[in-house]
Amino acid sequence: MTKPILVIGNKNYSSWSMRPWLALRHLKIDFEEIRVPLFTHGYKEQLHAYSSAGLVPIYRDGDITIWDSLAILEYLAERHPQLWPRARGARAMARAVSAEMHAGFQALRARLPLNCRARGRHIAITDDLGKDISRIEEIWEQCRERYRSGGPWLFGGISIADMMFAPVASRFVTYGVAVGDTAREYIETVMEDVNVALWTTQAAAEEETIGAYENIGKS
Ligand SMILES: N[C@@H](CCC(=O)N[C@@H](CS)C(=O)NCC(=O)O)C(=O)O
Repeated sequence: MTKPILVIGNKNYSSWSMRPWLALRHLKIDFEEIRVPLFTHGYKEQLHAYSSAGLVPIYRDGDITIWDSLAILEYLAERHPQLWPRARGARAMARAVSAEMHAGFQALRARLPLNCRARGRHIAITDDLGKDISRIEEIWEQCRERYRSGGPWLFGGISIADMMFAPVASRFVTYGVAVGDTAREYIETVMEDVNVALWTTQAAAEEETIGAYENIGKS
């Protein structure tokens, strides 16, 4: 049997790629990783060879191709239901916060691009960005308050919701976003996770740079 393939962008910059990669690693699925550095010569053609959407991540499992991060996570969860919390109420909430992350937080995405290896970047917190940051903290606090007894993740044990928010934790570290104790603790949990740590190390070893992202927050 051929291995499933995950096509990803630069580990340093591609937040959507990071999410299903974390799930595959967490599940210990043997997959082939194809890394296509974004915005380099010919990258779109390379992506179009896997999916007409031309965006990463793309997951190919036999004759099934999935070209969206959350859809890939849902596909994996069909075979590995432990990716969602077991209790129905927790599972519903985990799906809601994951969908909220997938669809929203435009200011955060535009103003704080993922830059795993960068530290000490600072940006002005405008109203729209401040609202996104507060809402993320609110989600984290609500989840941690309800599910603290089950473990250190949003719903106790690790779930897709944590994979959806992992790149946000990384951004908060890169840009030194000031957060409360609960968020700080949660960010530590995420950053210390063995797979997040591996992704971050591999991101730091990449040589490509994307100028538009590197210029953000440099003093
Ligand atoms: N909603 C999609 C978004 C995918 C996406 O925007 N990927 C970005 C990288 S993180 C990309 O492929 N950018 C390359 C480009 O815009 O050409 C998902 O969740 O997978």
